This record gives sequence, C-alpha cells and structure tokens, in this order.
Amino acid sequence: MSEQRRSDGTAVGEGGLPRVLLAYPSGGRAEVYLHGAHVTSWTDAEGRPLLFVSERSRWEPGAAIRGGIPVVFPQFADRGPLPKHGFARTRTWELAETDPDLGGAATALLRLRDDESTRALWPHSFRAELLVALDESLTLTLRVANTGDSGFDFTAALHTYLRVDDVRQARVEGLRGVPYVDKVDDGARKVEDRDAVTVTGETDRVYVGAPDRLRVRDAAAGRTVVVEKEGFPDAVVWNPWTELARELPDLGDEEYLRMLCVESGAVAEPVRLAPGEEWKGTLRLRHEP
Ligand code: TA6
Repeated sequence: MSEQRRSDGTAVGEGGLPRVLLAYPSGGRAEVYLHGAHVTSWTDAEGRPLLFVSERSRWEPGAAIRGGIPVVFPQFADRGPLPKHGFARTRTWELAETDPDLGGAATALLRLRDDESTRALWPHSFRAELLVALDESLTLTLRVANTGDSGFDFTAALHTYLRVDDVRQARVEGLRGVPYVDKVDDGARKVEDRDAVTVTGETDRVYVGAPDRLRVRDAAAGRTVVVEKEGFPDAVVWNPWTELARELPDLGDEEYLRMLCVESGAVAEPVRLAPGEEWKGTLRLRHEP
C-alpha cells in the first residue's frame, strides 16, 4: 500500500487515484477512493480482506471499479435511460469535513453535487453524501438531498462485493419467505423458500422488502459477515458465475468463486424527493469469526 500523501490528506492509490485510508485501533483498516466514493478495502485485525476487488479492475476516471462497495445512484441497473447503475460510481467525489461526534470511529465523508455533466444526463439539482465509519464494524450512510426546485425520483444501492473463499460453500441466511424478482429467469416473481440462499449458477435477484439483517456464512473461510441495513428496503444477491464472468473484461475467469454481492438498495420502487427533502440509507457490515 503506497503511503505517498497529497496535501488534502489523501493517499495515492491504484492508477494514481486519490484514496483515504482509515484505521481503527483494534486493527480494522479500510480505504475509500474519491473516485465513486468507492470503499475498495476493509480488512480485519489479522489483515484478512472482507471485501472482494478484482485483480482485473480498471482504476481510471470514467470507469467503475470492479469490487468493493460501488455507490449506485441515481439509477439501479439498466432500469432507465442513464448509464447502468447511474453516474455516481464514475464521478470524482469531494472529500468533506466529517461530523466530529462519531464515537471514536475512523471516518471519511464524501460529497457529490450536480454539475453540468450530471445535469446533461439527469436534469436535477442534488447533493449526495457518503459517510464511511470504521470501528468494530464498517458503516456506510448514503444521504441524498434534493437541492433544486422540482421533485425527482431515484433508485440507489450499495453494491457490496463480499469476499468469500469459495462461493459454492457460501450461504445467505434470512431471506426465507421474501418475494424476489429473478433476473436470470426473465424477471419472474418468486418467493424465497430456502432458509439459506446458496449459489450454484448465475444468480441475480432483487429481494423486495428484505429484512434489515442478513447473515452471509462463508463456510470455506469459517467466517460470517452480518449485513445490516436501515432505510434501504431491498436486498440484491448477485454472482455472475462462469459464463458472465468470462464476458466481463474486468473480472478474471475464476474470480466469481471469491465474491458474493449482497447489496442493500432502494431499487424496487423509486424514492421520490420533493424540493428540500432528504433521504438516508445505512449499511453496516460486521464480521464474526
Ligand atoms: O446488482 C446486480 C447487477 O445489476 C447485475 O445485473 C450485474 O450486472 C451487476 O449488477 C454488475 O453490474 P456492472 O455494471 O457493475 O457490471
């Protein structure tokens, strides 16, 4: 990890992109790129990675980083006229002052406002903020404010790529009874009937109105990550599996085995914000041995 610092306190990351390094006294570490307000790394006290990032990821302006926690805003996936997953993940966010009263957590606050290039795609005035707080957990709070004089709709997600030792031995617990849209079955609407969702092929599901607490058990690593959310009604489970992994240029052919996306989002129904209104969604990740 390069320690070269810029005058604004950021360090030089992959591709020369600025990043903020967070450290918590008990040993956790995280890094956040200004590019996309993208959390690209979270490690435990032993230095073990809890997030997946592709060895083939691009690290350049205009491209999305493959892995970590992409911020999806103001459009989830390709459900609208904007570039897939919106533009927030390919813009440079500004590093802002952090609220001092966060109970000792190491924090970074990033901000994105509308400009000519965003208004050319999406004609609205907004302020988006991502607060990243690292203590025993990693907590991301996404806030969106309507700073204009007319209402707008958006969808958003924190597209978390969890690192697993072997996705074939991973299970997502807590979704039984939850309705979902199965994107790999032509958008068929189904209801989850399993106590634990396992991945045995391409998986791309939007669980609508998912519980605020899921557990992701990585049996190969002997570890569980608890995914808690607030304000995000939905959860998405995604793994590209073999064929799609081969089609994605920024993902190695075998890397799908080491990742499982368990995303927190407001994706099934758009959020509507009137002028002056603000919305907030929080994701908290915690690991258990
Ligand atoms: O959230 C799941 C999903 O929308 C999938 O359909 C899959 O395409 C994935 O996101 C990754 O999208 P990306 O544009 O980053 O390749």
